[in-house]
Amino acid sequence: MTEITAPKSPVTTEEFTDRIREQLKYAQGVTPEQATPADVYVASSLVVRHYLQDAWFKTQQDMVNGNTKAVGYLSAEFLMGKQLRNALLNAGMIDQFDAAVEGLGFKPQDVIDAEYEPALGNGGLGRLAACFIDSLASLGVPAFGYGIQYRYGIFKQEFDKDGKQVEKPEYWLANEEPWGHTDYNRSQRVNFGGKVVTKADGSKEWQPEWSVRAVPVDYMVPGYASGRVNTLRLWTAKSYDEFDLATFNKSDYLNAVKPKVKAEDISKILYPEDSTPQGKALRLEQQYFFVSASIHDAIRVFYPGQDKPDLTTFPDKITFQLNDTHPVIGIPELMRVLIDEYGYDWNTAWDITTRTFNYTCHTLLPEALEVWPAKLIGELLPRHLEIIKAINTNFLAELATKTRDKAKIDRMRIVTEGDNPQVRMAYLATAGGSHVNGVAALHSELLKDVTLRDFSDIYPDKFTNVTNGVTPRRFIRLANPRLSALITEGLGTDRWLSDLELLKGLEPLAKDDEFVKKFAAVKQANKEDFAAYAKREYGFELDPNTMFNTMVKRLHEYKRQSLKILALIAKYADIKSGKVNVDDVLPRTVIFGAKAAPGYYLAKMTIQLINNVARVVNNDPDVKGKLNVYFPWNYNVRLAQHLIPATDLDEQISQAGKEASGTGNMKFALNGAMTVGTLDGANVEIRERVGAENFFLFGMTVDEVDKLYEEGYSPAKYYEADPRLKAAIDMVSDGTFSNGDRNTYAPLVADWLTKDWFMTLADFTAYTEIQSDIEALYRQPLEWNRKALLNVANSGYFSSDRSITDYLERIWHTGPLA
Ligand code: BZD
Repeated sequence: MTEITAPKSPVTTEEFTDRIREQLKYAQGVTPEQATPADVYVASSLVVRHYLQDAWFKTQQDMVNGNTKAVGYLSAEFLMGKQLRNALLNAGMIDQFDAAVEGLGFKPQDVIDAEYEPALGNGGLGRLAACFIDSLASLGVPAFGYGIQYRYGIFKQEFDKDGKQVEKPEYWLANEEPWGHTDYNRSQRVNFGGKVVTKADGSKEWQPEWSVRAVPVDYMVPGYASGRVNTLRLWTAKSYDEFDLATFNKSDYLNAVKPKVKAEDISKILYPEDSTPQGKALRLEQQYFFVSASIHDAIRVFYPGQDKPDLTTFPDKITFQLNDTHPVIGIPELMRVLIDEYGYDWNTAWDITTRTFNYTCHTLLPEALEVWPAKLIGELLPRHLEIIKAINTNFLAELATKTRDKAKIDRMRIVTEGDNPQVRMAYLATAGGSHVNGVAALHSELLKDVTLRDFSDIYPDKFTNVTNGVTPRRFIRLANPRLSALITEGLGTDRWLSDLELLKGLEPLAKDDEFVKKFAAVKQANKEDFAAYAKREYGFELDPNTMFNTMVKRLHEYKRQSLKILALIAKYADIKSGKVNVDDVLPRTVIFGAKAAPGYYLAKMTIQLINNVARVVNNDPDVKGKLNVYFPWNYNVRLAQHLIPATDLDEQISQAGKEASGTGNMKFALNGAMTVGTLDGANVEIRERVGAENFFLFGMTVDEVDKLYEEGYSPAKYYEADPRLKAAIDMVSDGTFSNGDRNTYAPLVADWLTKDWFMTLADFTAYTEIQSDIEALYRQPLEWNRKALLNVANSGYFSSDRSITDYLERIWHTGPLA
């Protein structure tokens, strides 16, 4: 007998149908006959909200009235993906929904697809935040996600006729949005600019120049089978001055709305940069905007109606996790609130503040650590600059009591010296919080040993690791219903959805050929589904009888999409030159998905190259359909959910020491793909768990990379040494992929041959060599699938429920509501 622990539906199909009809009538104003799938989507969403409402109330009440410390996850990004099906799953209403909408004459998938995906994040960091709030709610831990409701999410990616990336605005809020509840009654004022004056009693007063109204938009975050519903509170900026009537009366409309436009610009657009933050005033405005509103909100929530609350208890009410440095301005903000608004002395305020905040670092690239010019902070937030300087002074004094190493103390300054002093946000976060963590074991080690070395020397206890994880609800159960059913069958229970380590129970089944064949059939069916999806959405013709080999992630040099495309070109060159017989080539379909930051020249050129390789290779009769390259545009959560379950081989080929963790790697392993990867980020832990024999490892280690940098890296040497690499690069230069034009990719080629900062060329030979192992195994389907199944069985550790449990134990020191 199979044990079913999935939540029980609070409704019957008939009730669900009646409720949808009711919402169609009263909310949408249409009859079921007039309704479109989009109407049914809105109506169904309102119905689900209705059934979650009591649990939402109760969770909030229990949180405020109880003694369990809450978590405030402060993040500039929450890449949520579509909401409806996830809410249905967590509320136990999937079957009733499917039956109800079918009864009304609609296809459930059309209704699900009618939802416009909120793309309020760039990539891994934003999606991690979404997985984490799902896990917090599923574990029953009281929590807020705090962020920004951007009007425009990450840009919509298109490709022009030359294969170049074109960015289009992502105006997701132009569509009806039934999930967010805009709560005008709970807005917060956020101030900017102006000056600081010293009052007669010596205290400071910030006299700001302008302010905006931060209005919360609340989203339910339903837990899976926990009966709990947490809140994602995203702030939107509204103007206090709708418009200036005097100007308007002079018919100068544009100038009349200026104050409104300036204020509302703050939450208008998500910055599309990943890994290279730009020092822009608007970005700092955004950061301060959501953090200030969130801190005041937490005080309002936890000390309701109190004028003079005892904020020394604040760290017992809520712990704030800083998702990278973007919300770090919260540290001086809480200091300011405590000192200026509530009258605490410095030391008390500092004690409260440092006990409230913790910081997660998501990078190792030095250029990705945010640094703000003190001048800019001073103009926008003059009181905060004073506080930051005071924190810096006190911190240096404290360091002097801990070490005599003056050079070290100097390196650790939060505010640098010189004509144009800078504020290092990662240092401020480390000094101003209780814990600092990296996002995978290797990353946390490198953080301690390299990036924040001086800090970990002096404050070793502050540093810890929490390896990332992903939610099995969205990324297995929703994305891969076939595999989910097979797992439940294999384990005899569906409890794995809340306890993913149970997947270990599949391990013995890897010896059972019949089970492995069922597993293979799931993958095959998923590939056929994806081929149909790619045809429908993109017009691509994918052959599901080829190996599906996927590389999806942001386009960045360190991630090395170049390595993948160069290896592919080398294969193509082998076929063209007759070096390999095309009939011997293992048929492969290579699928890329990636957005490049709009200002990232080489990344955009790489996209153009991939698109043109696809054009040439897919249309070359000499290839006989053995090599296929597809680049579905606008990679997003929806596409991920379709593509990951259909993938045979996943690429995680960053230069060792550069990918902090990766989370795609976890999603693929959990969906039964094999990984080809370097010893980087969480790959290291995935390989440890699934077994070295079930992972295609290649390339230099961190130590080898460091050594090569030290010796002086010369990429041209590798170009000369490997004829296949030479042939591939020459093919990029000779116009094969640019209609004969030899200049198109010249900057990319020049970079490879003279700089190649991430050592693509040095790892090329190893990467092409491992391909024969991959292909040999793929030619034995049963063995391939056995190993892929072992990947699933041994990846339960990579659930975000486990990550959150680690945060609870190591950092937050709280737990589920009673
Ligand atoms: O965070 C990513 C890392 O590159 C991944 O290795 C890691 O798995 C995830 C989650 O920890 N970092 C980002 O996604 N960073 C950003 O998106 C970002 C956004 C704005 C500014 C700077 C970085």
